[in-house]
Amino acid sequence: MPHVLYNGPTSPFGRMTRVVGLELGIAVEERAIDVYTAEFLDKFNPLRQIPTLQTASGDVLYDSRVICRWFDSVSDRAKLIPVDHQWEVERRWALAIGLMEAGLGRRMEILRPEGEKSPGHIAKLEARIDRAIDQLELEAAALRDAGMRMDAIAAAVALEYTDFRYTRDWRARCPSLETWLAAFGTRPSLQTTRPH
Ligand SMILES: N[C@@H](CCC(=O)N[C@@H](CS)C(=O)NCC(=O)O)C(=O)O
Repeated sequence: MPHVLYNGPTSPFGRMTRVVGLELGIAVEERAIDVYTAEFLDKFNPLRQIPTLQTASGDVLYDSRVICRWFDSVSDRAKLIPVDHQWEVERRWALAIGLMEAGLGRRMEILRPEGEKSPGHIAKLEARIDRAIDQLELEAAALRDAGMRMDAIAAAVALEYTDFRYTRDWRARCPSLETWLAAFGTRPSLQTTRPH
């Protein structure tokens, strides 16, 4: 049995695990599901969220960070989560995850019926998105120097999710980040997993 990754076509968390798997040469069978109706997933992941991984030996792993760590631990390729600079990588990875969470939260809020959605909550999430991206702009040199590393993958996925669901306007105030992402985004692992 192959490793089976329950995923969806637009999940930034799922895409992050896909990119990591591709970069590390780990073969997975990806099953695109509609997580909102996927009752069967509960027996694997009581949170009923994607991504959820069932490994070839039958173990189940979630969430996205755990799956990325597991891929990194079983691959014989160069580590994406290095021991040196570990805490800087972890902190920037968390920043990128927070950007994904804010983007997803904004999207979910916008999809709520008129009268139930909160403009104040949407504005708060948009301000968080802006601050996170501004911080990544300050760290663009570190991202450039990182090469293929976990924090760089997460930042690229988070920024492209922002493009996909919200706005590309951040480029006007973040030229270094834009330049870095344009180059990093040419990797086949990113090109073949881009949401559409
Ligand atoms: N902390 C989780 C978050 C995953 C997550 O929020 N996934 C979304 C799709 S992008 C989901 O499954 N949403 C369905 C739900 O929460 O009901 C991770 O990093 O994997």
